Amino acid sequence: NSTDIAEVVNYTRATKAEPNPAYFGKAKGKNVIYLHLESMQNFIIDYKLNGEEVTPFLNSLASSKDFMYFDNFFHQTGQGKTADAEFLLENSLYGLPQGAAFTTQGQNRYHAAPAILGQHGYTSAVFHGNYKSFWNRDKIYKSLGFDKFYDASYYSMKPEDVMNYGLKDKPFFKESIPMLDTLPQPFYSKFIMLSNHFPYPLDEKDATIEKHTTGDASVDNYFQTARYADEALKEFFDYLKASGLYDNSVIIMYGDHYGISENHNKAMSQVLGKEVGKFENTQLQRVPLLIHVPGVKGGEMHQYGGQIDLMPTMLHLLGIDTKEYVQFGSDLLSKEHVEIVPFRNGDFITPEVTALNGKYYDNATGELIEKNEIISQDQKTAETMLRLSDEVVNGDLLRFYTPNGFTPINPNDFDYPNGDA
Ligand code: GP9
Ligand code: MN
Repeated sequence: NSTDIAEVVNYTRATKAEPNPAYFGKAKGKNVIYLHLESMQNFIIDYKLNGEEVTPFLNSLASSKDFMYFDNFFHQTGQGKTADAEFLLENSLYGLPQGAAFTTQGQNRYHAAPAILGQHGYTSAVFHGNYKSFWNRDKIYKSLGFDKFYDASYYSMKPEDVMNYGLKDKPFFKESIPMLDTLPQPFYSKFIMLSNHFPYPLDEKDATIEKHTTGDASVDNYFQTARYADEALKEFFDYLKASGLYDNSVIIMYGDHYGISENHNKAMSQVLGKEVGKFENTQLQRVPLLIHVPGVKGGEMHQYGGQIDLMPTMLHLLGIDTKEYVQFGSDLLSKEHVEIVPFRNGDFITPEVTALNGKYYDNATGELIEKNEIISQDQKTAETMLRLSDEVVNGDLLRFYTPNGFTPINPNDFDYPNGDA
């Protein structure tokens, strides 16, 4: 096994994208606030329903100079959905082809973001309005090194505030604030939202926009819950600004996975006013990524990337080198960023080509094209990354490797007592 990890380390060292000096360390010592935008897909940004914006707040951030807005950013999740998104961004490792690594590999050794940052003076915390055992979070968060986990037991969970999987986003953020205020700074935090979750039910009184009219209920409802989530985010930002945290924190907002599956291509054709087949459905796997770095000018960013790339991007912004770490992503802001985005099933997308199950589409036209030398190489890269990542995760290979400057953590040092709200 130690030979296997050597192969992996050689590969990730050799392919590491150098940090970009224009961004490296620009957020040194700042807090990190991750906002996990449940089921938010990128098509919703600037989408108008009956002439009305669905997510006016997110739209305003996407066009603001305070945020970098990445419009070619893809989710890379599989069956683990939310848990896969978390796994990707805390480790820069891929989720598994079947099942959820969160559930089956919760006891593995990891070199995860909370553990690394814990060794740079950060306190880490997750906020989520569902109970802690869901997705095995209470176990794997210990292996990742999260100091605190504020689960549903810390929130009021009044029946009128609960919908679908848990606490509605507005009371969630409101009740999170006093707990956030107790964290020593700098902190590394993640807020996992819930209200925009399949099949998108919403109390009538919370609806501030009409449903869509495709006749496909979950698609139609999606617009209302996306609007509700957008309003909840705006309320939280009002607090972040008023408290000064906005000027003192890197804020990273990302869509975790699709909300509308390919079973709804027909309704999505109506939503988008164009035929949605295999090619267009892949384009719909874009999720919004918005990054605020105090003092750094934002704007639209068009590089191709995926959730695997978030961890090195974030660490480099904080001025933490990633050379020694086994990470399969590459810093989105690096000049050497790799624009091959593998999906969990082995398909992939690049700025030019969408590769689906042995068929290749020209992104500019959506037409089928012949496989060429570049496509073959990119395919090999995508396959190699997925294969090596799977070896690491299935074989628990990080047991056999300790990056320079990192001390392995002991999961037993972490404990998540119930709140008594
Ligand atoms: C559950 C929530 C939703 O706690 O994070 O998970 P999902 O169904 O999206 O994977
Ligand atoms: Mn989710």
